[in-house]
Amino acid sequence: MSPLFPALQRGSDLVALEFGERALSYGGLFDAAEALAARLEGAGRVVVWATSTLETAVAVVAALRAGVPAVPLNPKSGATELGHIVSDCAPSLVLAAPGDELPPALGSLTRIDVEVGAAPPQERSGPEPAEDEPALIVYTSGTTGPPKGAVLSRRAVAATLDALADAWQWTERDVLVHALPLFHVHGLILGILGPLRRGGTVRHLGRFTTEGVARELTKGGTVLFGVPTMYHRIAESLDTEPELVEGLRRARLLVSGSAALPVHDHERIGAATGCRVIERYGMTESLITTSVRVDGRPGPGTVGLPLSGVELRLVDEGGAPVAEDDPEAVGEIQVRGPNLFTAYLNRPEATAAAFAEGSWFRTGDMAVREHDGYLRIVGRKATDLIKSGGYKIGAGEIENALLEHGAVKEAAVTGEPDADLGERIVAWVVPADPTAPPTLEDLATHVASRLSPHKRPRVLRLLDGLPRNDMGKVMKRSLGGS
Ligand code: MCA
Ligand code: AMP
Repeated sequence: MSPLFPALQRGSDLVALEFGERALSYGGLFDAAEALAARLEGAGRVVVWATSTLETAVAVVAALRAGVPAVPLNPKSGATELGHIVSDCAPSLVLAAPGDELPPALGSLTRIDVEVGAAPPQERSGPEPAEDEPALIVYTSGTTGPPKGAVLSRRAVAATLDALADAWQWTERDVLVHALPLFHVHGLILGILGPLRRGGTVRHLGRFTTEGVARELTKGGTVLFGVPTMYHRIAESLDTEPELVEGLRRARLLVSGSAALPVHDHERIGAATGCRVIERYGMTESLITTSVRVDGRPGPGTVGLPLSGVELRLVDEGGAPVAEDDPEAVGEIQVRGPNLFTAYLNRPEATAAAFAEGSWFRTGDMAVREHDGYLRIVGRKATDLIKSGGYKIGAGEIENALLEHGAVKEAAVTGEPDADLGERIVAWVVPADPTAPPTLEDLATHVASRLSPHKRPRVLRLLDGLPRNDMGKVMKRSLGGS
């Protein structure tokens, strides 16, 4: 089996990872990952306390080396979310940075501290695992119920990263700047494993700031990855931060993804810097499926063309492909290829429901195809999925959490447009006691501590009753839901 990371070699002093002042060469990463991999052999699944640190990168590379599926955890996850993930994926170990305090939900697991300076064992750990072995399990929200674990194979990871290298002319000379969290596909697979597969360098900012982006792009960064909220904040800062304009001008490639980047932000960045932002489209389950190519026409507001190896079709409500030459014909995007996930962990029915006949994965995203094949995403099939700050958030999950709050009698959650976040979460609540309704802060803290801070409602609207149809179903559209 060919190695996932060919540049990972004993003794190499090429820089692989930089997190602020802390860095690891390919040789250092090899040593640390081999040492940890030797301790992981036969471990079953492991969860990784995925802080934005070198330790997370070492932990994931070591698990990949050992052939042990890694489950990245959001270190800001609340008790309900963590409890669900741990009982669902039944890990044998938790990998964390020395000194990190872990919450009680992980208390029953054996802990291994990730040592970035570890010496390698004498013997290299076993052979490279087979391509169809699970590499990562990434939890992703659905319309109802708790998040599902998408099982991603080594083949899927390699296929998506190689197809992106082709579309973006991504090489070992690139220095990627990013500030994304490391528990999702965007930040971890594209942002960390991507540069490592190419043999290039990644510089992680720890947290997103426009000053950090400016500094790293003027100090040799060549590529920037971000979600639209980050590019929106960049667009807002261009007038007052000349070094940001300078940094962006020097970059070879600016890529946005995880949600739609408004054309206005494309235009503001283009006007101030002369550079275009390239959009690519994907999903946890499918990894990345389309992109504007660096050697293609710009296409702001579109997500470009299918990547090499990806088959893509648009289908109507009856499941029939829509006319390919009709730029007005809206259809659901369905994809097929080596990039697809294997299954939802422990959820055979949900897995089966995710595919149409012929192994086509139903993305639930609606799009049109422009005259030259560029895809333009026009919406989503499910009204109960919200994209806020690039995070996918299921309305049902938040409703369930709100209903656990003593002051809440009924609850419905919708998304509404937000210039910064794309969409913001709105909680529509019927209070248990109308004379003592809950406050937004109460409910935000409640949701943040159970689920995750990014799932907290940003707006609270109190009602006497929820609008329901004859079947008793809440009519979200009459609440102004998307
Ligand atoms: C605020 N905070 C709270 C509360 N209120 N904490 C607990 N309880 C509360 N009530 C904290 C937050 O945790 C955060 O902490 C800080 O206050 C600010 O929160 P917030 O306003 O929510 O965040 P932000 O700083 O404005 O973040 C914007 C962001 C972020 C940086 C753009 O949304 C982000 O990183 N998004 C990336 C999403 C992503 O990677 N998606 C990929 C999945 P602190 O400041 O300490 O953090 S999609 C995917 O993978 C597919 C394949 C794809 O296509 O890419
Ligand atoms: P997730 O399940 O968190 O991986 O999010 C995947 C979803 O993000 C997709 O189904 C799309 O709705 C959305 N998405 C990702 N990239 C883009 C993009 N460039 N433009 C519009 N939506 C996007």
